[in-house]
Amino acid sequence: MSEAPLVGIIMGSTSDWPTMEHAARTLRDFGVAWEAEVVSAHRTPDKLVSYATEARGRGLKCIIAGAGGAAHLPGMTAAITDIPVLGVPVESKTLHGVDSLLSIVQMPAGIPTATFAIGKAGSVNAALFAISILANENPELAKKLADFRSRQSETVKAAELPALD
Ligand code: RP5
Repeated sequence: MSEAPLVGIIMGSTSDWPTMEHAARTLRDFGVAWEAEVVSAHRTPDKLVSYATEARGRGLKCIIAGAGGAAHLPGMTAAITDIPVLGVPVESKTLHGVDSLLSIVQMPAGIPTATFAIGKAGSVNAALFAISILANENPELAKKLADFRSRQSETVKAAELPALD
């Protein structure tokens, strides 16, 4: 993207990308400028500090942070920056993402970190939530979001269940 990114997507590992790419695709579909990077709370703590410290100054309006297992990335990012952090629990191999979910959702009072569903649904919804934040100040984006939701409703209303055998 050539435009300055408004939404930063970060994730603990390249193995998170199959989940987090859905956030990127959703932002792209709405024409919202985004960037994506691997930033690990555990393996690259220095990079996490610099990314979160510089986020607001670089023009990011929110950060979508995905991580699996002991998923400290969203909470630690929110501890450093006060722009909204939207956490996506990535499905882990051993505990199927319940570990990721509980790691992200149980923030102590004082450092809010939004938490979405495990996996693809959470990734898509984090992007839609980011879009709704941006839409507060952007009527064109608000219209796109309203149109998206209206199309979604129409699709569901038009759905037909299969006949019995
Ligand atoms: C977390 O550890 C990452 O967010 C990822 O979900 C998980 C496993 O990472 P890899 O071992 O696949 O690099 O930090």
